[in-house]
Amino acid sequence: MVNYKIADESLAEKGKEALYIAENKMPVTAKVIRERFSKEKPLKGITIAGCLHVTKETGNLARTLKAGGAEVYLCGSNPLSTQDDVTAALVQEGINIFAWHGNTDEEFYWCIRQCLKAKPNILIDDGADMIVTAHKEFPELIESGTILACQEETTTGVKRFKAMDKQGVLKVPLFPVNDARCKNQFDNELGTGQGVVSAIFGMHVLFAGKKVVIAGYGHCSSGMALRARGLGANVIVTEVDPIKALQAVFAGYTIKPIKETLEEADIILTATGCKHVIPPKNEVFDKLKDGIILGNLGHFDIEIPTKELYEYAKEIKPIRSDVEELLMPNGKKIYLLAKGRLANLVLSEGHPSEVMDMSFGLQSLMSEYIVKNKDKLKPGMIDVPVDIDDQVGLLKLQSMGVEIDKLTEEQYNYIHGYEEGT
Ligand code: RBV
Repeated sequence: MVNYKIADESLAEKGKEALYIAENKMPVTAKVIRERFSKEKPLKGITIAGCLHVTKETGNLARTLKAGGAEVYLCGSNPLSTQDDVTAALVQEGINIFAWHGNTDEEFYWCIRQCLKAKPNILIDDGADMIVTAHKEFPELIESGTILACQEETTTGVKRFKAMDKQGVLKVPLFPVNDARCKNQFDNELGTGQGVVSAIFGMHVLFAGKKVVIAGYGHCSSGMALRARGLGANVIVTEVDPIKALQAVFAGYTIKPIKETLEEADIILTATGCKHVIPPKNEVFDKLKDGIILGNLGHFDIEIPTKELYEYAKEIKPIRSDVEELLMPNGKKIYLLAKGRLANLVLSEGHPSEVMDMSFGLQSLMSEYIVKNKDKLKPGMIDVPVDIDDQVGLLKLQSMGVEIDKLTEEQYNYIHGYEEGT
């Protein structure tokens, strides 16, 4: 029996097409690993719950895990990113899903609880909400050893787990898949980076000649800055980390405190993982340039102070899909993308399949690794093994027909030795 609550089962045909398109661009996850999993069934008898953006790419991850023998449960990691056609198609394939676009905060957690009630052995989270809920409300799953280990997909989630680990309250083995090179150097830099086009999807705006403020210069935001510059924008970067700020300076960007950019910025895009990147004060809002576009590409909707902006606005009107016009008390207008939620997921379809292929290749192989090593894993943060990261990289190269050199024995000994010098 398939357990589910989704928006509309009649969308299944459309969802199948979406899954098919993604599948063809995900050779690592949806072909190589899936074919091996189908034969070897490394996940037989295992229940896996994913709290992820339920997209056509995640759908293909779910299919691969199922091909490996797992019972799969999915819920959404953001109320606005679920693709309802995809959920309908996946339910027909026997994936258990509790997710629909536009669910409320209360429904969001209800969906997470339905997945946890299935007593999953592996949790794959995106933002930490499911694993934190397991700690708070389902401690028996942890104490009984039902949960073997967990995996985290995104920077914000990893940050939360590091905080839990430091305070001694992280009770499960936790693999920060986000921190693997095959994840953050591609999904974050290229996927979120290319997400700057969500401002184009949203407002059909020309970047060339605009002053675009990119808040942050980490993996995600540095990718965004590069792409905004490629579109001809004058990019200003804001940072709090001196090293990242220096990297931005030497990459040729203008760096300023955010407060100094407010009067001149045509577009502000955030991806810092922090809160209140634009200070939540009315006198700050008053300074924003008339017609400014505000968009967030970080995990939570508090980088741009959405709640405070809504409270201060005189009028809020939906103006295009997933864009609202906020009329401010001083008569200026602000265009807010995706209610301050991940514009890259809400306005476009999430990160392209080509990069999610690597992220989800890692998630698939890590699920297998957890089952194989279940007796050795201890609670706390555990890095994704380098050889799994390398394996995904190599599979991706092979799928693209790209060959690389191999070290000779002499070269290997040289770079792992110290005796040969000048
Ligand atoms: N993300 N998933 C998708 N197409 O399924 N797009 C983006 C997709 C993930 C990405 O890995 C990022 O770290 C996270 O969403 C942010 O919540």
